[in-house]
Amino acid sequence: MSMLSFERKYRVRGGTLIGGDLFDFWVGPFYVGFFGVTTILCTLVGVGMILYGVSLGPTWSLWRLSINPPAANYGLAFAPLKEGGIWQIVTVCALGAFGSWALREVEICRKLGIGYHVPVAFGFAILAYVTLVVIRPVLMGAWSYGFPYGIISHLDWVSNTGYQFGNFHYNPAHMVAVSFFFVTCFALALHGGVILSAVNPGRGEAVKTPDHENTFFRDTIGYSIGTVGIHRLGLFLALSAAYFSAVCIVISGPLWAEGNAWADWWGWWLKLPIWS
Ligand code: 07D
Ligand code: 07D
Ligand code: U10
Repeated sequence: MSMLSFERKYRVRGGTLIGGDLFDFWVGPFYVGFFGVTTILCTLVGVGMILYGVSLGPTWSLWRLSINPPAANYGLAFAPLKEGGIWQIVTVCALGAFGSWALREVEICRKLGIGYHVPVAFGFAILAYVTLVVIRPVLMGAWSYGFPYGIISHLDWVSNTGYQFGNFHYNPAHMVAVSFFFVTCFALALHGGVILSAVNPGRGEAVKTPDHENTFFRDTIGYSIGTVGIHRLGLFLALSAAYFSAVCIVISGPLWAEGNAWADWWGWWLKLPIWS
């Protein structure tokens, strides 16, 4: 079925989560839906507030502009617009836009009759963001612990937070998260590589089958996870990376204190009786 006739077949009403037929149509390639409209609205308000905040500030430089969270003395209260209130509104808009985007993905999955794997996966990215700007600040008792919305300023935040809350190089959940990111990259390279090696042969050569792919890995490492298995594994690895990222930041501060604490945490390992 060509793309166009396929689209004629599935581009029909129904499958929406909310609003029935309201906004149940496409604009060009984009499915709109109730959550497409809420995505656009949240984005417009959020970007508008960022532009307003930047217009008050010292610079329009894309690298240096920054929308900062309120100071610690505001705790978990609303702050005045110019003292962090803009950051709070932008955060609400971002949560609204990311949540709407995920629900719009769900509606598209329902129309297509496919599983919800992609929106569930995006949910893990949203979880990491929510952990950074909602869960951890609430556990710490102030919105000031959220990260600032600026290209360089958010790097400063990562660097400062990384050394202030226990030195992240020694944070065990950070180690697990980093390792999951690395292995995700490795798995994607192996998968992209083996697929291209089989289905994109030189001119005049036959396309090879999944048996060739299986055999390559059996011959090299003694085991092949299979053609569906590699996609399950890839999804698992990537979601684990995001999940352990959320864990590593949420325990730094709420659970473990400041200073060089994560290095000290490894004391239990050094004190194991087998070493002495
Ligand atoms: C390639 C998909 C496309 C997405 C892109 C990002 C914006 C922001 C807003 C100027 C892989 C679009 C960017 C819409 C413009 C304003 C106000 C995804 C792809 C191209 N970061 N981070 C970047 C975000 C956090 C960290 C780049 C967002 C945490 C480090 C970009 C968030 C921590 C480094 C960016 C977020 C952290 C970066 C490239 C949200 C821990 C870099 C991102 C909403 C997770 C790298 C100058 C990319 C860089 C970088 C965006 C959160 C750490 C500006 C939207 C607080 C160490 N981050 N980041 O390609 O070059 O992602 O920074 O949570 O080195 Mg960041
Ligand atoms: C939060 C992004 C969510 C994005 C969403 C979508 C738009 C729309 C539109 C393009 C989670 C946004 C979409 C805006 C765009 C268009 C059209 C993803 C998020 C919802 N670290 N570290 C991590 C490494 C060090 C520190 C995570 C490595 C130092 C802190 C990951 C190294 C210190 C925090 C990671 C290293 C330090 C982290 C980030 C090496 C600094 C966090 C990935 C090799 C001195 C953060 C939840 C992530 C975290 C985090 C990797 C070093 C500090 C595991 C490889 C030792 C404070 N670090 N780190 O979480 O866990 O993505 O956040 O040295 O907060 Mg680290
Ligand atoms: C995979 C795969 C596979 C495939 C694949 C893929 C994974 C085996 C079969 C997919 C992979 C790729 C294509 C590879 C490349 C992808 C990446 C590297 C990932 C990163 C992606 C990007 C950087 C692209 C990001 C682009 C986005 C998010 C699109 C932006 C679009 C919009 C903002 C419009 C969204 C539409 C909505 C919300 C619905 C409503 C729409 C309308 C009403 C129409 C538009 C509205 C207006 C004009 C009104 C005004 C609104 C505005 C201005 C707000 C917009 C705000 C902005 C800031 C832009 O495994 O198979 O192949 O392909």
